[in-house]
Amino acid sequence: MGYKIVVVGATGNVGHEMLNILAEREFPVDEIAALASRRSQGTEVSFGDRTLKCQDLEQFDFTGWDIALFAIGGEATKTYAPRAAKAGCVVIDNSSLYRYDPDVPLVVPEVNAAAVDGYTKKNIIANPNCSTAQMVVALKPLHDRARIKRVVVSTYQSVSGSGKEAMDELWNQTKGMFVPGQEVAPSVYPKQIAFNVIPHIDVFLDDGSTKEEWKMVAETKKIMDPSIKLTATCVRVPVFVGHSESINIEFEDFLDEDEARDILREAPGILVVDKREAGGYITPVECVGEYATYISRIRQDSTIDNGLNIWCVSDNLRKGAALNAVQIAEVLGQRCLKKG
Ligand code: 11C
Repeated sequence: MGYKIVVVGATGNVGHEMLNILAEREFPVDEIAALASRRSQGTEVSFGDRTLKCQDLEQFDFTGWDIALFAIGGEATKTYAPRAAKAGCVVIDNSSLYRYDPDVPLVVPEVNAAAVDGYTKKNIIANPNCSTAQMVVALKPLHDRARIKRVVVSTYQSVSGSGKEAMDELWNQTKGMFVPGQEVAPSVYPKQIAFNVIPHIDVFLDDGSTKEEWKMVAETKKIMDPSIKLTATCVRVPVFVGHSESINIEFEDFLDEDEARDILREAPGILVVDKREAGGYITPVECVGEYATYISRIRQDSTIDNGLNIWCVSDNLRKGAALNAVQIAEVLGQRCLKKG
């Protein structure tokens, strides 16, 4: 006996990956509904060997459905997530709307799977931001061994994090650079993204940081440990899929780089590729379509007493969004909504 699953936002980048991953991992599905906005009603999406026709989210009755994976913007989530939750369907939400609500668990299964049990307060579980998800997978096993005091992270985030239009902007702007008269002006981004990098993701806050940077701080504290200090600089790079992060970590206790490498090799969700030679590390194009968070360039930071540097790469549409949501559904099924 399986579950009745709804994917909300089935035509978007993340919704599409949710359907792929549910099928790939053979999630026990008895019935599945793909929902989208009215203008996409009838659009066909793939679920394994099957083709599903998108239904209109506005008209959908969530009564009798077990779990809804939401991958739509915050505004629409505000309307439809409470509607689903009230109908008894557990919402796993990929937007940032509920992440900081104390009554909503924020979960990365490799890090805090048991937090899922707290879903009962609102019938909602939040999925973290992509840049946080891959980072905490890497930080948690190191924190368990040597207690992290402070993290300095710089991100190199792909354009798929901003949606399909941003992917088109990178593609068209790149082509347009070579064809006189077909140059494409910035539209999704405030500056040219082709052959460039932009140190700005999400809106600016009063202290000069951006909301993306703030999310990494707030979410790491909620998922892992409120005592961890973290400072982030988030940068958009001309990569289609795959976020990369340079992470500098200061620990309470000394942690040798070889021991850190061994710990990370054993840790769930991580693959270590760390040869100190040309190409002995992972780059974003190599992690597309993968489940793992890849760690490379593990090395001591000799400028502080207990410091390490690592390079962390993952598919932002998978571990950073759809895969993490499906993993949450798996944990929910195992711990709370047992069937059969
Ligand atoms: C980006 N991290 O790469 C963002 C996308 O809070 O879920 C996801 C935003 C979020 O632009």
